[in-house]
Amino acid sequence: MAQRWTNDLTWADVTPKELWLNRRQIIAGAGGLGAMALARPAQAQQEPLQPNTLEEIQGYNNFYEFGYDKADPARYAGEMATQPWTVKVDGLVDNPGDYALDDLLSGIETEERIYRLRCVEGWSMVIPWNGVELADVLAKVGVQPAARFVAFETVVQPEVMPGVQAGVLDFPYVEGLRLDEAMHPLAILATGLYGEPLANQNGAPIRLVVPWKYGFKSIKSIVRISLVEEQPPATWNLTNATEYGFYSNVNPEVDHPRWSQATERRIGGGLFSSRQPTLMFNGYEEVASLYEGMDLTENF
Ligand SMILES: Nc1nc2c(c(=O)[nH]1)N[C@H]1C(S)=C(S)[C@@H](COP(=O)(O)O)O[C@H]1N2
Ligand SMILES: [Mo]
Repeated sequence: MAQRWTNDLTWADVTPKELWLNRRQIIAGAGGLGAMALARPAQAQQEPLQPNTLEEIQGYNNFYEFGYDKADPARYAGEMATQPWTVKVDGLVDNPGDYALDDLLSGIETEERIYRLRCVEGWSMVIPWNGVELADVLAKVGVQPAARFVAFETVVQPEVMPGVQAGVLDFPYVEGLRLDEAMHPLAILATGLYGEPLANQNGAPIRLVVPWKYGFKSIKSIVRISLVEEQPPATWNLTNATEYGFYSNVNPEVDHPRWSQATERRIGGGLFSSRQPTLMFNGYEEVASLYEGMDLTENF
């Protein structure tokens, strides 16, 4: 399953990795608009395309288990224990069990996927993930015909999680996908980014990435995957169902009750920082057929 997808950005589309890893230093050194313009290829609908820096991706996070400030995860998540890591797979599967992470992923090819991440709050990043297709993991555990949804659950380690201690949400954080969404080749389980293992604040050692949905669907630090018949609970939907739907597909036409979703602020834009138009399905239009016949305003 190594296909490339129309909207899967590649390193060939963007400036070499080394440049962006050190973007600030290079920009500081080059000191000219000319050099920056060269480093920023044009794109039809949305720009810039280049991945965010590691510093940005690891420094501006939502991981409410560690608090709600964007800097809290980087401050506190280092204390989370991620080894050994066991993922419980249960429900309507042929091969349920408590899988050591390596066993769950063994034999499945790790790929790089450069995806846009659009948070429901109105900001976005571009992140070069490393991971496996969720469909390959589901094939390995053997999904039974009665299964219609996949449910996910995040680890809870209260002693090192200030947000859990403070009860900022009901934990464990839970999320879910319809089975056909989960089987779509764009949906991945990420284990790294920029070729390095995930930092804890990004959801180490394994997290979901569903690039056409608002970021909160991409649940971090997964310890349980369940195949179920009924639509499973999802944390933000449980917290406020009028503001956060189960589907939560990125949709510039359906505003959040308290703000517009028509545009987004790309993190780290620096001198060129400007609001970008938000794209339907975050630009991943190949998923549209999953929602044929559905009213996406009602099923937001
Ligand atoms: N367990 C858990 N997963 C989570 C969250 C969270 O608070 N807890 N926040 C979500 C939100 S709102 C976003 S935007 C993304 C952010 O991922 P990143 O910090 O790796 O960019 O993670 C999602 N996954
Ligand atoms: Mo988010």
